[in-house]
Amino acid sequence: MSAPNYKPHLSRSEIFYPTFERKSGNKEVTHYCPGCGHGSLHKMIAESIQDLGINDRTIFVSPVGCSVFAYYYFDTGNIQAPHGRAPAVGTGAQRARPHSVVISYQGDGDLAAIGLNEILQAANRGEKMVVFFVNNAIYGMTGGQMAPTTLPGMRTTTTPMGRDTRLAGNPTRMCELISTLDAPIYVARGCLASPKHTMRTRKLVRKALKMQTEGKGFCFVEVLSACPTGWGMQPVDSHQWILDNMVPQFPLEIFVDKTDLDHDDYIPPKAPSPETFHEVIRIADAANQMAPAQPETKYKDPRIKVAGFGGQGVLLLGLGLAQCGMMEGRHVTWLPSYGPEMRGGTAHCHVNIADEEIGSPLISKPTVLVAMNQPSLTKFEGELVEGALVIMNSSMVPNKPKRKDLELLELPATAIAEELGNARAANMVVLGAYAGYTGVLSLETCLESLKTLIKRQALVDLNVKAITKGFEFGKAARG
Ligand SMILES: Cc1ncc(C[n+]2csc(CCOP(=O)(O)OP(=O)(O)O)c2C)c(N)n1
Ligand code: SF4
Repeated sequence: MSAPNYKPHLSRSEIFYPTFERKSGNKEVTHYCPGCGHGSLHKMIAESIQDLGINDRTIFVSPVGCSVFAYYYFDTGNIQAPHGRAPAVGTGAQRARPHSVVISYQGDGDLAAIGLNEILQAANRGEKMVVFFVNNAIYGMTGGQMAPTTLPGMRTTTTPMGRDTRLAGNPTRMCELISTLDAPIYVARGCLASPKHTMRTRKLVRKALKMQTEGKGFCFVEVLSACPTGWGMQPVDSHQWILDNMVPQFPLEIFVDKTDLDHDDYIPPKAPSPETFHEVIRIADAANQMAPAQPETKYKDPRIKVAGFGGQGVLLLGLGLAQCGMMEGRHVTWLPSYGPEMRGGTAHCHVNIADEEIGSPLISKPTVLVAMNQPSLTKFEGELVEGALVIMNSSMVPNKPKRKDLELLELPATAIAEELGNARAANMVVLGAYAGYTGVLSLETCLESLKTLIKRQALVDLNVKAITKGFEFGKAARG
């Protein structure tokens, strides 16, 4: 086998998209300021991915911070994580796809402030991922506030007189902290202040990525990087500033290197074949095409969205549907989406009930909509697949759907519940009606589920009646 070409690339790496479609204008350039270290580090990472031939295996987790748009640049797998949570997201990605090479790319605000716990836990667990930590001693994206790595005396927008260590503590040295843990196998710090330093950092990046291809464990590469904009300096001066000020505080060392660790127990997971990928894409395409679901899908493996306002027991109804499905031996998921918690705010949840394992709890094309109030119908009508079932709480939904292709069950759930003595039992009327109308769940299961759903014994009778009434209504409507 010929040796891979490890020379610096003179042209743009193939790992970058040919054009950056982030917004109109020049699609050839990134959004980074002149002299920013993010661009240089991106280049190094891209070149290493290309040389190692791992672009199909790479999952790049981008953070919140100036590098939030990394997914516009890297033609790899991409996930954008909430602030500080990239290591947790990377953990999930790696465990779900053990063959993948996971990169968690993070700034110092992201990693050393809000995400400090995440990174330490991931490092301590020895997750198989590489973390590239861009330390520019400042919160770049939000306008130059103090970060945990801000140097003593350094002026930032939140420390205009300079960081006072008596008030704001001392800079956090992340490499040193992480190298106290047992699990990490590679911990190193580089910088981008001169060609010599840049070439050294390039090696660190490459080595950490190579170790990932061998599934060796947790690698952490910190890169001292310029933020000329946040520092209020010219790019050239900012590089000198790194050497004069940052390097003494953050020494350029290799803190941990367990390259020779014996990994006899490591069995590289089998790479999915290209055919597998094609098959996945074919199935996904077919699933999308099938989105105008067949009636049996609607009844047999329903994808249900339940929506209403806070206080209508929408989330409990969703939980009830999932609970019943589970009790009948089906696969189920329940995903709540919390609106404002106050009464009157909207709430909705996603419920899947299926014979097969469920890929995602998120439902973008429901086959069933339960609309407990008018805004819910208006909001979600457009998402429904052709021929979907709408159970509308006609007591509170005066206007029917605009679409003519939908199957409608008009159910005066609130009125029925009021007759029983409590409008809040309307959700259980719907549970019963859904079971009676579709036959997906049995009445017995619905009643049995109350043992789990209702904690207050005094409310059980009311809810038994609500489910039963709803079931009778649904069954009669079905005819
Ligand atoms: C949960 C949350 N808290 C705060 C913010 C605001 N915020 C966005 S980026 C950022 C700091 C980014 O700084 P850093 O991680 O150092 O990255 P840089 O921009 O310097 O590359 C903050 C505080 C947010 N988006 N989300
Ligand atoms: S603000 Fe700083 S970190 Fe952000 S893009 Fe500009 S130079 Fe880079």
